[in-house]
Amino acid sequence: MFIMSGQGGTESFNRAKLLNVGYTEALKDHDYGCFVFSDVDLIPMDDRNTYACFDQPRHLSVSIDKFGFRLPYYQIFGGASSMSKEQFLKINGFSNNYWGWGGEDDDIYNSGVVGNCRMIRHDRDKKNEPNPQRFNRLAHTRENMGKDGINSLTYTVTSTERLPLYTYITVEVGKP
Ligand code: NGS
Repeated sequence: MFIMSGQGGTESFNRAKLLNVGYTEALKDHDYGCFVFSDVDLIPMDDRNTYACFDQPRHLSVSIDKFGFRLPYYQIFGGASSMSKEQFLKINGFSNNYWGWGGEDDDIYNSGVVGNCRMIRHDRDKKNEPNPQRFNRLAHTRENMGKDGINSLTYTVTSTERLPLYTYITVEVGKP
């Protein structure tokens, strides 16, 4: 199933929380075992880059045009990634506490080989300004991950549209 989770309201953007919502909502339809998380601006350029789950979590967008088709830094795990249900639950999903741009993807990483992607050019959205607290949060991932993630996720679904190719869910995710 293809879920697009969009953030309603006017509060700061929370990408990681939307990914947790997609995971949670998908499981209400079926007991899926594999989850692929992708930003909306990323288009895979090579269909050998299988959007599937593997024995380790996999970073799928390892080479993006915007970064000259190279990893901007070794640990990057943003863009597109896949995790089995088991892998996802082992790390308690994503943190719910990265508001605004940056850092939410930096806890976890792994790379593949044929991950060329195009990133659709766009300006930074309002309410998604770089989050000044992200470095401080990143220094405490290990302490917080057991209590901050899927087991502490709260949100309200404000609309669900079942479209032919995907389900579009709009959620209120609260505020910082
Ligand atoms: C890093 C951010 C990541 C982000 C990556 C690429 O600096 O969250 O840039 O961003 N980490 C921190 O800010 C700590 S991108 O140019 O694709 O928007 O994913």
